[in-house]
Amino acid sequence: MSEPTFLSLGSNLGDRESNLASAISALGTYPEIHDLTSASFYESEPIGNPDQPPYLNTVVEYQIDFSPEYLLEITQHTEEMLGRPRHHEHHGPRVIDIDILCCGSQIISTDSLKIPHPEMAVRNFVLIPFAEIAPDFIVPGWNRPVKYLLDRCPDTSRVYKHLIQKNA
Ligand code: PH2
Ligand code: MG
Ligand code: MG
Repeated sequence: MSEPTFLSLGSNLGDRESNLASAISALGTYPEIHDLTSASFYESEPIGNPDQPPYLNTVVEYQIDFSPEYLLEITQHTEEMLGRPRHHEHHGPRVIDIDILCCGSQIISTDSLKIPHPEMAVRNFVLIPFAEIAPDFIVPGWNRPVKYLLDRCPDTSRVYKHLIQKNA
């Protein structure tokens, strides 16, 4: 079954724009991952560990024809392909981070996979790009539209639209 699936992408090492664009095009090479909609790229203050470079973040929507567990394998494989070491510092700097935010109406909570992403409702760098492309998407578990979560998000960190953008 095809599900509208939302991913959060972030990069704060190397050529950040090119890292996001490469991740988006690598994901698009899977025939089961189609109908891409991408939000703008946003410059954001690092959350968690403040002693690292600013991030470039975006949110993308795809229609995906396989399970979230298999999607997780693909996102991890894509991260490794783009040069991210498999194990690294929690909340530390990274070439690319691809997090699954939502897969349609599914709720999953296992050791390796939690969907919706447990921290998405407290992160401006997720909610601002998410609300740009899907303000009315109802987030399972919270049972509220993305724009409602953004309006009530307690995060005060700054997120700006990034002006120069390469084509994905
Ligand atoms: N990712 C983190 C930790 N902190 N901060 C911003 N602004 N953007 C991120 O993508 C991000 C972060 C861990 O995944
Ligand atoms: Mg992350
Ligand atoms: Mg991650």
